[in-house]
Amino acid sequence: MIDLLGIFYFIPAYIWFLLTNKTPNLAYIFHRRYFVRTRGGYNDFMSSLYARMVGKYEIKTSSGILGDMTHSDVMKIVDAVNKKGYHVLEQKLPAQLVKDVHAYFSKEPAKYLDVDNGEKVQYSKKKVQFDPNNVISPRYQYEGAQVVANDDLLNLVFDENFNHIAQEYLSLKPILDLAVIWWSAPAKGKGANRAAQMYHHDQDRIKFLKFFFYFNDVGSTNGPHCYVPGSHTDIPKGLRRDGRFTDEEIEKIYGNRGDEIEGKAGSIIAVDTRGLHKGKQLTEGHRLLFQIQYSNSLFGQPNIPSYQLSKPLRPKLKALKDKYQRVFSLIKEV
Ligand SMILES: O=C(O)CCC(=O)C(=O)O
Ligand SMILES: [Fe+2]
Repeated sequence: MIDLLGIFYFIPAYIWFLLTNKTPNLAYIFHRRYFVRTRGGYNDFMSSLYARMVGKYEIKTSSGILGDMTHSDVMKIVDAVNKKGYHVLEQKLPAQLVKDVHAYFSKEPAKYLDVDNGEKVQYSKKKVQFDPNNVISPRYQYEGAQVVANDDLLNLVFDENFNHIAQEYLSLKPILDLAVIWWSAPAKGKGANRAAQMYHHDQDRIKFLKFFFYFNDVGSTNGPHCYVPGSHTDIPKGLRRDGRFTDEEIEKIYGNRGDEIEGKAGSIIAVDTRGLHKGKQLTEGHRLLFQIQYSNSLFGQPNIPSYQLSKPLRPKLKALKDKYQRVFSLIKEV
């Protein structure tokens, strides 16, 4: 009943979004509700309309950190994600780049998830350097401007290969709407829900694809990304609600607790996090993870980040920004 009545609100609210690029809070609540109620059907329907409306860039071959990728190289990855919900790429980031980024962020101060703040997701005001020997939070996160201030990460943000894969997965010119790097650390279960260490569906946007990059070796004890294979295509009875799920609930329904995606430093994973996923709670060590997300629309979560650059783009990146305007629309030049 609420859902049916909601349509009378949702349609004008959606038109409002088209005019202003802002999602009203209540419309976002309905957006999340429709995902669960229609078992993703709402998202698929909207996505096919978007694909028809927006269209694609003409990309024959993309060249980037994964090499020169043809349409068929890209489709192998897209097909794999379509089937399972995630795919570990064959290629890894170069070892030197991994070392440099790890060293850079070991020194760069981050805001940490404040675990003493009830159930609210709140980051500290103060920034601290991540100290693996004195862990005070399960998650230390950097701001958008800190991400794009690092040249190696900026190159990944602009890398044409990821944009190419995302375009084919989403069937349109995507928007890069998230670029975030954070440390995960052992916190004995504190803040696990808010640190995304319990199973959940991401529902921020209508359809999206994330790339995860590991900047250190990740094994079973230091926080592998976990994913329930195939869970991106439907929502079984018992899980048709918003929120977090325990491992026991997942096991009861799927007969297993999902895949733990372990990987060496430099591993790259393409993930549709509409499917059930989490970061496994760490019992030792740490994990430095970089993530970019491409979406088919900015409709959804009303807080849209923006990425303010502190210096002019190199000519190569500037050319990519001009060529792929929709993709890089949240990256603000000086
Ligand atoms: O930390 C992880 O591996 C999962 C994070 C997560 O839930 C997300 O990025 O959507
Ligand atoms: Fe998530």
